[in-house]
Amino acid sequence: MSSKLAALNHWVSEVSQLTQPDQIHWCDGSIVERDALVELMLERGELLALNPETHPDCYLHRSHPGDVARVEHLTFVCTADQADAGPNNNWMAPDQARASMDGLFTGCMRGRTLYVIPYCMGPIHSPYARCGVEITDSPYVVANMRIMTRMGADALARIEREGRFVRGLHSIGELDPERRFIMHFPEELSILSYGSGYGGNALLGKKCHALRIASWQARNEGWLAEHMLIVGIQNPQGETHYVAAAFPSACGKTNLAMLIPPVTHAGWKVWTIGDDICWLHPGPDGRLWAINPESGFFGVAPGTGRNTNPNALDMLDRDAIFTNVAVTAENGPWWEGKSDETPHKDWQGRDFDPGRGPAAHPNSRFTVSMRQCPSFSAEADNPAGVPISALIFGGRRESLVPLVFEALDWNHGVLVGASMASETTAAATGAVGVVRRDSMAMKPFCGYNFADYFSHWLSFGDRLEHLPKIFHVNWFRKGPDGKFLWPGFGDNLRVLQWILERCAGRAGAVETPIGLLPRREDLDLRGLESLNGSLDALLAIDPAGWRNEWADVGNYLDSFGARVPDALRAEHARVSALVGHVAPA
Ligand code: SAT
Ligand code: MN
Repeated sequence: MSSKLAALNHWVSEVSQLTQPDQIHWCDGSIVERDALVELMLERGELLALNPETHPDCYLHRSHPGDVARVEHLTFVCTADQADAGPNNNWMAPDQARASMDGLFTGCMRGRTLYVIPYCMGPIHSPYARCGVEITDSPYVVANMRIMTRMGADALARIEREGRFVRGLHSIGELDPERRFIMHFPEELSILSYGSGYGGNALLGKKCHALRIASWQARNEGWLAEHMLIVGIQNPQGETHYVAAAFPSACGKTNLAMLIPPVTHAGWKVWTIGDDICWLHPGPDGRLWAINPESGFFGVAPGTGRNTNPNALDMLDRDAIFTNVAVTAENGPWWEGKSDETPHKDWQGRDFDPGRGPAAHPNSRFTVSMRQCPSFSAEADNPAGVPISALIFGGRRESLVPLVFEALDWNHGVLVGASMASETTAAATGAVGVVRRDSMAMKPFCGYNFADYFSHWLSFGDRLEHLPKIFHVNWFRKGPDGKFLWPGFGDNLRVLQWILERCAGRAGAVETPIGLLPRREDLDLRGLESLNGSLDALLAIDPAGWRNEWADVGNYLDSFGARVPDALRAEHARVSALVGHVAPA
C-alpha cells in the first residue's frame, strides 16, 4: 500500500531505506488489524492475555525493567537558535541531532516490520484537530496509538486532503538507556525517538506531538496546547460548565477527570472530556474553547481503586492494555490500592515478594478508550469543542499553598500558573518527592522558551473578549502528623463547586495577599464535619512562607533572562510587595 500524498510516500521510503525493515505495514486502524497485532505480540511474548472470563480482551505488557518512565534528561528540543528552546529544555543543534539520530536509526529495523500510523489528534472533523504520522517498529506502540488517537483510514484521508502532518519516527532500538533519545524539531514539525518503548517516549501522538510540537504550532497560530484535563460539571439545575485543569504527571488528573460527587451532592454529575491534554482555541464568540486531542487514557494504575476512582475501575475490566502491573493468582491485573487480593506475580513476572517493593511498578499504566469510561461525555467528539469557564492550576505541595484561591485577573493568573511547583513523581525517572517549579505543569512538555510561552499566555488577555477565571488548587496539604488535611477525590467537587459559583458571581471570597480565598461559609461542606480544625490550616496564609515563595519565584523568573515579559515581572513585583517582600527591580 501507499498513500495518495507524494510527500508521505517519499518520507516512508526514505525512512525504510535508512532503517531497512523486512516489511512495511500501513495501519488502517481496523479491528482485524488490531487482532492480528495482538496475536503476533502474544506469540512473541510481548503481550500476555489476562483472564478472559473476568477481563476479556485485556492484555499485560511487561516492559524492559529499565524502560518504565519518561526520560527528561534524554529529551531534546532542537531549534536553530538555542534561545528559542529556552533554559527549560535540553537543546542540541538540529544538524548534529539529526546526524546522531541517523546513526542510531541506520539498519535498526532489520528483521522487523515498519508500521506507518496515520493519526488525528482531536475529533476527526474538527478545525482544531491536527494530524500526524508515526513510523514505528513496535506493535505495542501501534496497539496503544490505536486507543489513544483517532488512527487509521480516516486520519490518512484527512492528511491527504490537507497535505500537512507532523512526522514522528520511532524505533525501540535495543532498549539500551545509553542509546536512547527523544528529539523534537518544532521548526520542521518532526520528532525522532529511539531506544524506548515507554508511553510518553514512544506514543509520539501524546506528549511529543500534542504538547511539545503542538505548543510551538499553537504559539504561531494563536492557541494553547496544555497539559490539562477537561471536565464538564453538571449542577442540580441541569447546567453543565466546563473547566480545564493543569497538574503535573501522576498528581490525580485522571481521578479528577472521572470524579464521582460525594453522597451529599445529589443531582451533581461530572462528565469526562479528557484526562491529560487540552488544546484551547479562542472561539468565534470570544470565549476559550477546548478539545481533547486524545481518544483514550494512559493512566497511572496504582492508587486507582473503588474509593478513589470507581469510574476508572469500571472501564478496566475489558478491552484494555496494562503495562507493568502485577497479576493475581486468577490472572487478573493488580496494583497497590486496587483491591484486597494478594498479588501473585509482580510487574517483572517474579513471584511476589514484598521485600522487593511494590508488586506493580509505581508508574504502571492502563491504556483504554475514553468511550469505555462511564462518565464519558459525547461532547468529547464535538468538533467545536467545549467552552471553558475556568482554568485551574494545581501542584502537589505538602505545605504553604492553600486548598484553593482565585487569581485577581488574567495577568495574576498567568503568574500563578508560571509559579506552579510540585513534588516530583514516578512518571519521570529521577528522584521522587522533590519540589520543583513546573510552570503550567508544562516543564517537561513546552516545546519552546518558557519566557516566550509566558508572553503567549499573557497575550490572551487581549485576544479573548470573555476570559475564563483562573484558580489554583492543592489537594496535597499535610498536617504535622504527615497525613493529608483534605480528603480529596470525590470531595474535590466541593472546590469545583465554589469555583463555578465564583464564575457565576454567586459565591463569596476574601481578598488576601495571594488572591481570593473562600471562607468556611463559602464552601459547601455538608457531610464533611470531620474536617473541623484542618479547614483553618487549609485556608491559612503564612506571610513569611509566601515571602520566601515569591523570592524563589523571582529567582526562577531570572533564570529565563531578558525574554521574561515585563508584565509578568510587574505582576511578580506587585504580589511580592503584598506579602512584604521587595522584589529587586
Ligand atoms: O508518559 S506519559 O507522558 O505519556 C504520561 C505522563 O507522564 O503524564
Ligand atoms: Mn500527563
